[in-house]
Amino acid sequence: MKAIKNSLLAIFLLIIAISAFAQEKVKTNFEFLKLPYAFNALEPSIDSVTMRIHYSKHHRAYYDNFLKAIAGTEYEYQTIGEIFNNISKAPVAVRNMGGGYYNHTLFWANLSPTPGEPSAKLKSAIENRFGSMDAFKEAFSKASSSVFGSGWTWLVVTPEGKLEITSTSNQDNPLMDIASIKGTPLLTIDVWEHAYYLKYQNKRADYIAAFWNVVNWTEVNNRYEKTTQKK
Ligand code: MN3
Repeated sequence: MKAIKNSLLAIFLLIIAISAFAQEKVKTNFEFLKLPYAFNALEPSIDSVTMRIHYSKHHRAYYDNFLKAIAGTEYEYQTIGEIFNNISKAPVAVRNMGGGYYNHTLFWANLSPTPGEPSAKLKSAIENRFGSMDAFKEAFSKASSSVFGSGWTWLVVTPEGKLEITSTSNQDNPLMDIASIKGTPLLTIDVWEHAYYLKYQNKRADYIAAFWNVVNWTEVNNRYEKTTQKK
């Protein structure tokens, strides 16, 4: 009888130990992803000097400063989505650096030297919403050339499942609780001057026109597929 009691006690203590271990908070692994192509891969649309500086200096600085901004805080244990969901309550460094880190990660992935094409499903969703593929590109280009100062333009799927074009200032994005139009990003363009100035100088419109030559539609299709599957 005593042996049974002891082994029950041992099991009980083991369960407590396991659940304590399970509750121990695990830090999120925020990764600085490798650029999925060479710096010169997007030539002539985006030049290699711009790519090198943009990725290794600008993006890297956002990433490093984001990690510094969240060090020793609750944010180290949250996903990037959780952080953005409550960004209005976060210090400004977390908002700017976290946005800069995430937005660029998305931007590199939505560019490619082998652009592919929109899937039939995405194409028909774009046509339903904007009239035609060309009308969509025109509206997106217009929105990105109209961003005053530094920012980003996005194609998103709203929580209602609608496609929308929206722009954000600085390093804000549509996942943030402060965004005027919220949604899951499918496609984005960086219209900060550092993204195009070396090659295009003040001609942002030329950079935007060239952007369409290197859009990674395969990636955009995948994001659309994932987003619509969640619903
Ligand atoms: Mn940038």
